[in-house]
Amino acid sequence: EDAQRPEAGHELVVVANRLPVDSRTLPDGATEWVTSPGGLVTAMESVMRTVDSGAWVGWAGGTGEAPSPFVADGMHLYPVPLAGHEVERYYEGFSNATLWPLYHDVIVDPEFHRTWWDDYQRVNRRFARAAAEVAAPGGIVWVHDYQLQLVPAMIRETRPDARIGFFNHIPFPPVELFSQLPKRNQILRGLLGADVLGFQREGDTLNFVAAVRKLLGYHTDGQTITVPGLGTAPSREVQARTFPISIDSQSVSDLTEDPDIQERARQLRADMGDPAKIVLGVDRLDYTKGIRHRLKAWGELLADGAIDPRDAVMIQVATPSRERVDAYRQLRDEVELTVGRINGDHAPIGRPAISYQHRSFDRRDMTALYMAADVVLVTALRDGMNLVAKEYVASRPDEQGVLVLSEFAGAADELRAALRVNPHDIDELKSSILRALAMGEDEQREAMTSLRRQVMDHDVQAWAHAFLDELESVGRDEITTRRI
Ligand code: GDG
Repeated sequence: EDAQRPEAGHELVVVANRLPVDSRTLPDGATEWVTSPGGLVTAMESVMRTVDSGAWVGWAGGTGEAPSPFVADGMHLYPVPLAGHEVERYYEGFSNATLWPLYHDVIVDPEFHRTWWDDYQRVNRRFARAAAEVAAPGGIVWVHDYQLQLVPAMIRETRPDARIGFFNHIPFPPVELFSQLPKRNQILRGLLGADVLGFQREGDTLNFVAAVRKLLGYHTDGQTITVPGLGTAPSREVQARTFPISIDSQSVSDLTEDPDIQERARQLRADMGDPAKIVLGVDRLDYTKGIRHRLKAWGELLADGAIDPRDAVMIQVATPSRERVDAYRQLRDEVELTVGRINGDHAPIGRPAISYQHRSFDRRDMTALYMAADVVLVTALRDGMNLVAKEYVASRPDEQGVLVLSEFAGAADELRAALRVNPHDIDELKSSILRALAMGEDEQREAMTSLRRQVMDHDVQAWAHAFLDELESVGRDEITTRRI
């Protein structure tokens, strides 16, 4: 039998680029690990409680030697090491300067270098080995996102007993765009090592199936793909399915009942000079989020005199992101120039027209921001889902507030009661903002009630369970077929 197969192992292994922890250096120079409570971590904690033994394989950040495996919050963490040049070529290069722009409709030009691809393959192989080593016989391995698309097939090579799932957090592009990707067929074959492939929107799933059909010529029947076996090996079936991701809705909603957070929300409004309306944007500083379009619309509304900066203030949280990738440096310069100009032209003395925050806030401050915001602008040019939209809705048990939502965000498929916009149409964006600012309490309540029904009923725990249920049902058939 395979030397890599452990006698025992973990029933559920999550594989993602990052481990759900951040290192913190203590005063004595020692390192401690703090779990970073993102949505994925919350979802996984909930499903890991249902298995005897769960593990997470991922990069711990930093370069060189990785820390030894350790346990945090009951999860077994297996750090994968990355060398400095691998961070540059696998992560900043192929993942974030080739795949990311290509999968987001080529908003910026994808760059490609063959050395990036070499490192992408090598690092994917390393992640696959680490996962294959720790999964229990017949266990579940759940691989996440565009950085690790070759991992499903690489795990299958040594662990055909495992049930392998893959979830794509970002869009899957139309085949006409996907075809530009050098090594596109290797990527498709890598993904097809999984038993179940999950996507955010129905459109992404259809794009993937069409790419497999057109580029590999495999037979597809609805969302079932037949992968021919090599030589005399039997063919396998792979399911491509839509699983829109969500948030831990109840815990977000519960935070709004905390008196300290309620006080922060009141204080925030007072600090802004008690404007009639606060308009909020929260994004990683990324060119896919449409931050420049939003600023352009806001600047024009001020210039037109349609908005008085004493009545309405915009807060833009732009969390630092991928600061070593060129396109992100450029975006930051452009955004900061625009914010400076708008404030210079329109802000009253002592108060901003746009309060620009280039840093992270803790979860509690984020909730206070959502509670204080009369309008939230989600103007993404392309976005897998967009959790900010769902977090805003979960933060409004008072059923007030208006969500302006781009039709290019995955969330638009579910959040039908939002004010829907095409962010490329600046005139439409401006009139939607004005409409949101003018909306009365009753109309706000009607829309927000409907949005809340959607978000509270479909949380991230349900998302994870739906994916794993699908994987378990097809996985069993797979194993039976193989034993025959
Ligand atoms: C990818 C896909 C998909 C942001 N700033 C702060 C902060 N955040 C949190 C938000 C939200 C998360 O980060 C961002 O999630 P998004 O979904 O909006 O966007 P991406 O980072 O691009 O995520 C996306 C997602 O994966 C999941 O599949 O929805 O489409 O691109 O939760 O609240 N959180 C805190 N401080 C900040 O300053 N605490």
